[in-house]
Amino acid sequence: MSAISSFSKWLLKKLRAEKKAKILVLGLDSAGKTTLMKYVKTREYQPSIPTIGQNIDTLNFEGWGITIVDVAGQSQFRFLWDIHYAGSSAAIFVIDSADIERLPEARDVLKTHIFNNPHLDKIPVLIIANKQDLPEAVQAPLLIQLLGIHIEMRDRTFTVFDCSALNGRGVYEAFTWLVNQLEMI
Ligand code: G3D
Ligand code: MG
Repeated sequence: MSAISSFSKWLLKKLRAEKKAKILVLGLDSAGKTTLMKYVKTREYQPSIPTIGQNIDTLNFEGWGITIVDVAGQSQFRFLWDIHYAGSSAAIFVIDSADIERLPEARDVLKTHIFNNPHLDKIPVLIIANKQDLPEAVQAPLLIQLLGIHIEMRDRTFTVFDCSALNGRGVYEAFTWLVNQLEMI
């Protein structure tokens, strides 16, 4: 084997090995964070149990080895989120789009823990408008208005995808957007 071809093989291996990222998954309890992550990992719906503390898992998506930190969303666990911020390349914020009553709470959490969080400054944010399989689900354009994120997120790379962790709608597209952002970092 020539020196050039072994160098290019080494370079390719190194580039592949370095495509790693840590992604933080936040949102209120019951938004569907754990179900969504399981869907991305196994490509099918899997029932979940409420998360206590956090689930840390890795999954492969389009050549990326992604460490997912899926933290419990209950208000009594939110103080635990602080220890996971460091080293995150992107954040995913999952919203139960069918739970209108809790949208103000979701908006406050998004604002406090992501928009105004100096530890997560400038990282891309993927907002998942989850549970779109439910008839009462609010779709992305209205959700953006209700959450006020078109104003809040002016200086931030973000997007909102309509998804369902039940039937997989929008999940692949949302994660493709995410890894495209990672490619640009
Ligand atoms: P969390 O990790 O954000 O706390 P979970 O939320 O993933 O544990 O999900 C909470 C509940 O929402 C679960 O139902 C789960 O099956 C359901 N769920 C998650 N995603 C979707 C979705 O896209 N559509 C619908 N219809 N339901 C979803 P249970 O009944 O176990 O509480
Ligand atoms: Mg969970």
